[in-house]
Amino acid sequence: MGIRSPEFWTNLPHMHEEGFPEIFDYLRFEKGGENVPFLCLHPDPDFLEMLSLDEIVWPENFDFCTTSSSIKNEMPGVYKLLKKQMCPAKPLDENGEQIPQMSAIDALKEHLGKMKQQSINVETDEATFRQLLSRKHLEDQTHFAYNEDLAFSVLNLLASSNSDFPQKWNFDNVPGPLKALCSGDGGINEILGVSTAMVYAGTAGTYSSYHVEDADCPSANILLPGSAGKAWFGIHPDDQWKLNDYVRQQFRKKCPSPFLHKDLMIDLELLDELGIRWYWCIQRPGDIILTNPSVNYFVK
Ligand SMILES: O=C(O)CCC(=O)C(=O)O
Ligand SMILES: [Fe+2]
Repeated sequence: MGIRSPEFWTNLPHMHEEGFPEIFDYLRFEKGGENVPFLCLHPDPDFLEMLSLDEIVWPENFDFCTTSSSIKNEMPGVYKLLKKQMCPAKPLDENGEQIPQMSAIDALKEHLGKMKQQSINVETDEATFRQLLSRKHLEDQTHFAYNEDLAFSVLNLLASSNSDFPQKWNFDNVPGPLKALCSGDGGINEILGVSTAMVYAGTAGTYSSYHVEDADCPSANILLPGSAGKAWFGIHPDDQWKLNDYVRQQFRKKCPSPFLHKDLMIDLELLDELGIRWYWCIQRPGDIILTNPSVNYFVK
């Protein structure tokens, strides 16, 4: 069935006053955002304007590998992702000669260029996302490629080049004990994707595995301007055991936490069959998704 995840609104003056950790705690503990997998925060258009990538000065020294995932249908409703880094991709011309590889930053710019050209139909998005997670569709899928876990932060670039940016909303530099512990010494103690931010450049039909964050941390995710909607699905924390038990009984018999491997995907029919309360949300440019600590969710 699916329940819409809770939504909240904020504006730029408020974001200057209060940092993201404080607002997150307030929404969780005082506004009913706690016992759900994630919530969606809509900043106002003034904040969205600050995310414009038109003037951005891209770094030269940045590299990434695309992940290639093959999909294996393990049992009804459960799919295993086998991931490989396509790194470095060595493109060949028609004579088999190696042609110069596009730099990572050029690949990212090309992605952003394609984003600008796409046409987005907000009205039909919900049906599209449900279809992409239906058994009928997933059983036919064999493979997808995703520029994921890129160790790079667009938000940090924007925040450090604009003094008007609400600095406590730079997800690459979240004030608090984790950053205090990991920053310094030229960044050698940072835990990539935990104390720093990462970029995910997906297209229609790219999926994240069903996962819980490292060390059961919460997480924050922002969608950049020009992006199509991004769909989030998560399970009510009190129903997680139903899915764990089911997958353990059926195929990962010896594993107490079958999803900690971060290599499974599930379809919506399975959640309905097991009577699991699941939440969903379609994130739009500028929207911030905050996932609660130790919840399981996935994205596409
Ligand atoms: O966008 C994705 O594929 C994954 C995002 C995610 O897991 C996160 O923001 O924590
Ligand atoms: Fe995540």
